[in-house]
Amino acid sequence: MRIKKIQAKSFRQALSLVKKELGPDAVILSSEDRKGSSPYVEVTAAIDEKIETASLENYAPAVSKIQSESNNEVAELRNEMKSLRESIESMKNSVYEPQLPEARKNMFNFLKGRAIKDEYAIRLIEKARDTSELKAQIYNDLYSLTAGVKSEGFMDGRDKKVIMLIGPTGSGKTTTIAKLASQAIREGKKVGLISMDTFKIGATEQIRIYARMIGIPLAIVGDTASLVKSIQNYTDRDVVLIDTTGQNPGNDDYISGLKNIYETGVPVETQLLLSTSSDNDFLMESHKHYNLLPINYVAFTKTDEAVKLGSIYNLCSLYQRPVAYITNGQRVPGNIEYVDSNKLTNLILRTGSA
Ligand SMILES: Nc1nc2c(ncn2[C@@H]2O[C@H](COP(=O)(O)OP(=O)(O)OP(=O)(O)O)[C@@H](O)[C@H]2O)c(=O)[nH]1
Ligand SMILES: [Mg+2]
Repeated sequence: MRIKKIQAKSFRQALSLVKKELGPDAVILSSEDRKGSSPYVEVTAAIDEKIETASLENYAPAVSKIQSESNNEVAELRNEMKSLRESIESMKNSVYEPQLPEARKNMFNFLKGRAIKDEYAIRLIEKARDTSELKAQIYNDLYSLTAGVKSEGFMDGRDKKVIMLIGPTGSGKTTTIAKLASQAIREGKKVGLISMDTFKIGATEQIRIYARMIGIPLAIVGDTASLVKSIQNYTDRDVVLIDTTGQNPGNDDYISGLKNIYETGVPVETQLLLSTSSDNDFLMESHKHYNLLPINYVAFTKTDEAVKLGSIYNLCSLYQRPVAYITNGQRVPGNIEYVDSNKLTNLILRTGSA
């Protein structure tokens, strides 16, 4: 174990020096703010020498020699290295938090209490001195993702606006389609619905009931070619809303099926619906799949059900897409809101469900 004290102007700078001098596996043992005429941060960090020098690549010549003697030994070595790495990794997480100076620790816990991911919480507390500065920071981060979204509304200069809702199973697509359709009608628009959900039992019935209730036409399509035809057939509609089947984003056929739609060249605005009551890690993980698609907006559903809404900040930071709206209840019409940065920040920092 090699231990080193590093001084820098800011915590962030100290962390990057630690990384530079001791490598990515270094563990932060403590961090202190030193006050005075020229204040600085002192960070004590450590690295296990074995880990530092023993990346798998560095082991390669030795490994190949051992390999000829015994493959089992190599496998054992690899396993040991892996578990060593894992324990350093978990040490990094557990050691970091308790060693923070008191004010930073409180802010870190404040953010963690709202389910904001460690990596984002660390970034936020680095820049803020108290919770009101934290709030301002979150507001700023979300500003460009919310500004001007509402004014675009249903028409953005195009003759016919085609909006497709995608998202994991049960994220609220069909319900939100009905909310959007009602709203567009209230704005005096002619609306048409298309459902691509021929997959799930009862799905067709669900959207048919909404279409009848709102009094608008519905087309049910089973493949991309019929989808394109249906969009074209809606010649007199101002807004066409497309409902899709919710599936596990890890399913490659699902993602490539959606990709086919864009390859037809029909102009479709895509809104990705993410439920705030879903598992945060699952939604973060889904990014690598959904990001393969040209997503125009994200929208957060079921904010009425979620106890912690830090996931909104995590997902905004990750997806970096404008936020179309949030939904906060099952009622149709209603329970859909356009949010500016202030509203979204308050939601993220709220505790307890609505
Ligand atoms: N509490 C709450 N429930 C909602 C909200 N939006 C939708 N739901 C409910 O969530 C459930 C699933 O909604 P759907 O609209 O069927 O979800 P979906 O994304 O179309 O589901 P799949 O088509 O199966 O992928 C229903 O019971 C809805 O009433 C919301 O904002 N808040
Ligand atoms: Mg549905």
